[in-house]
Amino acid sequence: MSARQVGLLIAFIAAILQTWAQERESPPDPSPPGAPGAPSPDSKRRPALTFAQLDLDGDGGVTWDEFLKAHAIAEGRDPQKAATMPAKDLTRLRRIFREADKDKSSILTQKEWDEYPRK
Ligand SMILES: [Ca+2]
Repeated sequence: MSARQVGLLIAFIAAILQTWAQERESPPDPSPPGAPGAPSPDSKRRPALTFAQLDLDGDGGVTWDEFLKAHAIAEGRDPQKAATMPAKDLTRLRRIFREADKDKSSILTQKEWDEYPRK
């Protein structure tokens, strides 16, 4: 093997080693950007919705379905998926609706909502 061949061989090996080292040094980043499932900071606070915001179809009464959808809209959720909100939020809204619905008609009136204590 001539000196020139040895030199080429060394250069070849060096090039392979360099490529290999670069691949080892920069592997694809396995960590995802941002941890999923973080609870929204405002999930505990009830949005103070007005009766007009709750009465989506404007008929003067608010059904549970309207109540749920109105809160979903207020919280920036898809109202079509309101029923899939976290169970604790659903339970909380259900309790508020039942408490506000004084005559148990399953429809909130403006009077009932106005008289519901805002905590
Ligand atoms: Ca009612």
